[in-house]
This record gives sequence, C-alpha cells and structure tokens, in this order.
Amino acid sequence: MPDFDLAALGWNAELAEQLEPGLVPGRVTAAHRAAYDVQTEHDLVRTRLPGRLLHENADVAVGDWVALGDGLIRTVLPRSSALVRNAAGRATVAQTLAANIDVAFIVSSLGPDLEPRRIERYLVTIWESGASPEIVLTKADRLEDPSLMVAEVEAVAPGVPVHVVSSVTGQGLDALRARIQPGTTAVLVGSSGVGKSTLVNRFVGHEQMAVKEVRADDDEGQHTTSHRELILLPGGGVVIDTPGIRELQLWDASEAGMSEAFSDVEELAGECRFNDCTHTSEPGCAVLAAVESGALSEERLQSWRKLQRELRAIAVRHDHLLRKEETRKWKLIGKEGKARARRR
Ligand SMILES: Nc1nc2c(ncn2[C@@H]2O[C@H](COP(=O)(O)OP(=O)(O)OP(=O)(O)O)[C@@H](O)[C@H]2O)c(=O)[nH]1
Ligand SMILES: [Mg+2]
Ligand SMILES: [Zn+2]
Repeated sequence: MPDFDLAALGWNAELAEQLEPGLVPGRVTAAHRAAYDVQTEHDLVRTRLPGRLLHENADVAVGDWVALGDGLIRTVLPRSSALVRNAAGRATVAQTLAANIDVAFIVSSLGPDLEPRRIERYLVTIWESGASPEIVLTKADRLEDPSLMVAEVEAVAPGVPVHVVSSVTGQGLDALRARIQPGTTAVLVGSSGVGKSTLVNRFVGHEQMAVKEVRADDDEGQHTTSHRELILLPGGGVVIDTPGIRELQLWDASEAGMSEAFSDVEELAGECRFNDCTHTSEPGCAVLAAVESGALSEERLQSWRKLQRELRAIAVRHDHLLRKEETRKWKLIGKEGKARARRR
C-alpha cells in the first residue's frame, strides 16, 4: 500500500507510460543548492543528481516528475509546460522556475508598486511556458477603490483573468482558490513582498510558509521566501511558491509568448497596408492609427517594441555562443585529426 497518492500531485497514465521499469517515480517539491526534495509514493526523499546528469547540466526544477534509482535522480520525465527565464546576472543561461504547471498567477500588490510593464513581461514568459496566465492583485484592503488600477492592468492583459484579493479581509480568496483544481498545479510569481506566501498560508490554513513581518514602511524589500517550494493544498490542487524576483529576463524562445501577450497589437499590425510595415511613419498603418485614436496606448506600443528588441538581442547572443561552441568543437576535431595523422 502506498503511503501517498501521487495522483494528488498530478501523476497520470501518460506520465506512467514514460517511466522506465524498475525506477521509482516522484515529483520534485523543493530545489536546494545541490539537492532536491522528491515526493514518492512512500517517502519525501532528499536526493541529488548523479555525476553523469550533473556533467550534462541536466535541468531539474520544482514541479518536475523524476525517476529515482538507487536513491538518485536517473531521468527527468518530459514536461507538459515549463516557466523559463534567462538566469539573473548570467549572460545567456536558461533557468526553469517551475515545471508541469497548469496555471501561473502573476501576483502584484495594489498600490504605488503596481507596474503594468512588469506584468506584460511576465505574460510573455507565461504564454510561452504552456501554462495559462492569471493576474492576482493583492492587498485590496489598502485601497478604497481599486477599479482604476484594475482597468490599467486589464488593458495590458487581453483575455487574461484578473483577480482582486485581500489576505486580510478574505476578499476574492475563494474564487482564486477555485482556480487550483484537484490534480492541477499553479505557480505564484511576482516581486518580493506582494503577498505570495501569505496567499499560500491562507489556502493551507496555517503558517506553512514564513512571511515577512509587517512593517510600517512595507513592501518589496528583503526576500522572505528563499527557495521554490511545491505544496499540496487541503482539498486538492498543488501550488508552487517562489521567491520574489526583481526583474524577469526573457528567454529567447519567447516569440510565441510575444504574439499571445500582445495579441491586440499584433492583430492591428496585421491590418497595416504594407506587409513589412514598421509602424513608424507608413501610410495606412493600423497601429499608428490606433494610437492616434486612443484605442492603443503609446506606452504599450513602446513596450511591444522594447521587448521585441530585447528578444532580437538575445537571439543574436545565442547565435554567437552557438558559433563559438562550434568553433571550439572544430578545433578539437582538428587537433584529434593531427594526432591521428602523426600516429599513422
Ligand atoms: N494589507 C495587506 N498586507 C498583506 C496582504 N497580503 C500580504 N500582506 C503582507 O505583505 C507582507 C509580505 O507578504 P509575503 O507573503 O511574505 O510576501 P511574498 O510575496 O511571499 O514575498 P517574498 O517571499 O519575499 O517573495 C507581509 O507583511 C504580509 O503580512 C494583504 O492582502 N493585505
Ligand atoms: Mg514568500
Ligand atoms: Zn503599421
């Protein structure tokens, strides 16, 4: 008899098919510096990657389904979705924030820190991940009427549900909780101090996650949550709490994410008279016409351009790295070839 039903964490027949016989399946619930916590049918085990996978720079993230053998992670099962960013402070290194997620909540607090531009950036990455984005505006108790701010957020998130909640008064919490169905996984992302862990605690019913102590001058300072953690909620559904991130750097494969996140702008661009319209001064430009009429804000157009430029720059950097890697390989082959020639 298993002690723990993996189906509660989302284990299903499709995943079971991918499992090599003899290996033990489990889901990564926490990632530490060089160790992972994995929930199996019998235990919550602290494990790590064997040398071979470390050498291959295997990418293991919270939310991954893995197969254990002799207590070590032998394989990472194929992901249904993955939230990937360019690692902070690294030129071009992909970092998976969470894997196998169904819903990604972008958490932002209502108040002076609310930044539509930051939300746009999150949306690109989430649309790209394969999960559905939803926006959570917290600390509604601090405002008399959040409707203007909500409208501002809705304007940068076409087709994305927006929840207004308060962990203090309980406003909107039931509706939000209902979005995390049994067997599905949600991830909470957003700046530090916006109330992600407080939400998790409200859903769990006790202080599972440490939260920041209330201060008078509050908000977005020190990080409280230090590592990503996967939590099974009472009543079903899984949530991944993450440490606040200051800036989300796009990863290069965000093209599809861009067209989803900026579907309104791209739709307009499709109506321009010229196929190769640059939306700067061309006659018959539907994008410029929309800005003129006020249907599209100038800021959103600028933001679309800025993110596109960023993606192009990242693509160029990746090409460059790829070429360097190829040259290195060719040099190695060259050396081997010479050595072989000498032996002959
Ligand atoms: N007024 C008010 N304060 C809240 C609400 N939700 C959270 N807070 C407070 O905001 C502070 C930060 O909350 P946390 O839950 O630690 O924030 P976090 O997003 O998990 O932060 P990191 O772990 O650093 O990323 C705490 O002092 C909470 O008590 C809310 O709905 N209303
Ligand atoms: Mg936290
Ligand atoms: Zn145009």
